[in-house]
Amino acid sequence: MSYLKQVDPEIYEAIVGETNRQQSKLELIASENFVSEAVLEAAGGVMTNKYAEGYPGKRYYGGCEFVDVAEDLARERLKVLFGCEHANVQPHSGSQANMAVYFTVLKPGDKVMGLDLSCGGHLTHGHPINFSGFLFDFEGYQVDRETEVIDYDNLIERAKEVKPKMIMAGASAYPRFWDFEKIREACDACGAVMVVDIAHIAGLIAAGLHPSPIPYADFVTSTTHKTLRGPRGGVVMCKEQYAADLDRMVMPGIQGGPLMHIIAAKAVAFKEAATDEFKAYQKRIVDNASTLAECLKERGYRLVAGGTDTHLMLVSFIDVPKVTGRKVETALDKAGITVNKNTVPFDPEKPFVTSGIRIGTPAVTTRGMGTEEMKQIGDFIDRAIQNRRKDEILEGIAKEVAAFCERFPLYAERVEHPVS
Ligand code: DSN
Repeated sequence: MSYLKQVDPEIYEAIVGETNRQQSKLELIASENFVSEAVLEAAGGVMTNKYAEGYPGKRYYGGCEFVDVAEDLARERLKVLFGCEHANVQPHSGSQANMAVYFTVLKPGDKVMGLDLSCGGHLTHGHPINFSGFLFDFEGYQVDRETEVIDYDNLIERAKEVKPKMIMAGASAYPRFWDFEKIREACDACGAVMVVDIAHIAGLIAAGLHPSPIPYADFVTSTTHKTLRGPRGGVVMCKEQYAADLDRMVMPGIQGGPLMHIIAAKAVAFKEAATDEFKAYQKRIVDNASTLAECLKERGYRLVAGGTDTHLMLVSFIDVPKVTGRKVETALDKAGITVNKNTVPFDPEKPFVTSGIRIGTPAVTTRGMGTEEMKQIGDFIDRAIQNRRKDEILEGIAKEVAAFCERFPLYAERVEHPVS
């Protein structure tokens, strides 16, 4: 029986629709994934009812003995997974994780360096329309125009001139490995605090498939729902010397009651991420991304930085007249393929138009798709782009995509009884 169907049929129908959309379309948004049934169960559980301001053993409310168990497990598992000295699992999101770190270290007006949005950076890394840009004096750094890879030597030289109090590394649209040793060198050249936002690559780092920033960084922030395949949320890891200040800044500094059901679900995800099965899954994500990237290159598409080392790639249409990221995203959507338009380095178009799309393989890999399927997906993408003005052909591709997706069932029981 579904309580929701009886109490709120409109929301019930919306959830049925979303469940079927996830099942019948190809999810290639690089920041999205499908959590396990165990994570979903914890996230939908009774811990949503509990107020627990404070930290395990030191709460402002009674009755916290069981949520304390959940938060202690989440913190300990995260520390072991990444080998960090201190972990805070309370940030509601990646933005709040970043905010907590900025407020722990900086004063309004302080100088910070972060990767420009058009080169793959994130809004919270100093964009003028974001709180980070309102409050702090951010100076952007860029990728090299030729290689489209971060120009570390230039960053080190600029850090000496700008003398920022903090350097923010990490990105939401950067397909190559980061060199965290070089970021440390830039920080040491000017006495800056080193922060790395690993939201996109957290799963790869946990599996040992991307170099870890933990030995170099003062703070590492992340979301938990991308490659890490946990519930929607954020975390901060740091050196012990910052632990007390960071915890005070997360709560009471910027947040109130933690989302204990989500913290319980984070603990489940960190347990899953410590398994050999998870490592093998991350390896498949990377293999799939590299196969799809090669497939698109063979068909003549230009990939930013020439390809990928990670779970994502950026296809650039900057040199193709009249083709924008927005037009391609719309055409692919009509063909049952979900991606997002994305700026590419030195993009002349606005963020709502862009000259590129971002493609990621975590979600399709979770469904069990492998390198053979990536070749098929490359073909779907190419055909949809070539026929982007022909709705009939795009509708035909959408039917093929739905039939293809049927072979990889997702939340099988929920498709028929989505909220039972
Ligand atoms: N919205 C996320 C992404 O798509 O990468 C970043 O916060």
